[in-house]
Amino acid sequence: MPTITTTVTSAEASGVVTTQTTTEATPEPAAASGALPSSEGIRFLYHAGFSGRLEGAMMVCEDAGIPYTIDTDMAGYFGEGGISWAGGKSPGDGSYPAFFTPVLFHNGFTLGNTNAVTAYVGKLAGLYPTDFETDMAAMGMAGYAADIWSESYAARSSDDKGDAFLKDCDYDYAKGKAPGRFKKFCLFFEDYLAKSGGPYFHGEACNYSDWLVFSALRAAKGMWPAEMVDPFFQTPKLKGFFAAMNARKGSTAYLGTDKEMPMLYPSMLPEDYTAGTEPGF
Ligand SMILES: N[C@@H](CCC(=O)N[C@@H](CS)C(=O)NCC(=O)O)C(=O)O
Repeated sequence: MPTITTTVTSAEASGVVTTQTTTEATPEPAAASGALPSSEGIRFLYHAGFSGRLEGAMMVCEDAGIPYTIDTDMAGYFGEGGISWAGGKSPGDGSYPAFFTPVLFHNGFTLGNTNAVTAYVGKLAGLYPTDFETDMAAMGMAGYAADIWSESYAARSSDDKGDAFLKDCDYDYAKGKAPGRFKKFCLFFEDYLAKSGGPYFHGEACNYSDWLVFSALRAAKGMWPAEMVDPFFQTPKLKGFFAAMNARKGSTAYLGTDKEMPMLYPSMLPEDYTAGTEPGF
């Protein structure tokens, strides 16, 4: 443990000089010692009116009963009119800057990126793998969830409104990015869950990456008419995963309560869907 040594030398009126040295333990910041900070005071920054990529982190907090607040003052962090890093100096406390939302502020620390923010609260919530390989596997799974978010958003706002994304996977280098990635992802998840034994992606213990995938798939479910997306979720293990996640406190304390926000912004909803496609299976 680091110490502070203080030497005080004093000359008294008698002319006697005394030197006193005291050594005491320095209080260490939680981060430096490796100890986890208290989960009090978590604040997220996100867009007003929808939960989007913040949903996973919120549900992790709900699962563990961790209090949090949501700040929607984008200008307060990104500057007037900004919804992501706009160049120049990032405000704050000396932490690294965050590029876009969701952002977490806690204990004077600022953290950007959905996966990092969800892993952070996951660690405080006890929803973080304790062994090295599962830790790495969860990071991989979190990355797949991020891909689904990005690809779904891009597909839904493209000219075909996601037609190709939801089709049978049809790799063709000449067409650029593979159409049909969504179905392929869902089949991959089924395979992964079969290996893990379920109900979660890494076995019987839920971790933050389960919430990230759950949330990413819920987002995709929210973007297209049910008959187009639900067929992808009918394989046995994936159904079991959804059932297990829906039954957890993180879901029951949030979904269907007055805390629940719309997950998506209006142009991502199925209402303006015009392209037509057959469900993948
Ligand atoms: N991969 C990033 C993507 C973050 C992202 O694109 N966030 C959206 C909100 S959900 C955003 O801030 N978009 C505005 C922009 O990129 O300027 C993450 O997961 O954190």
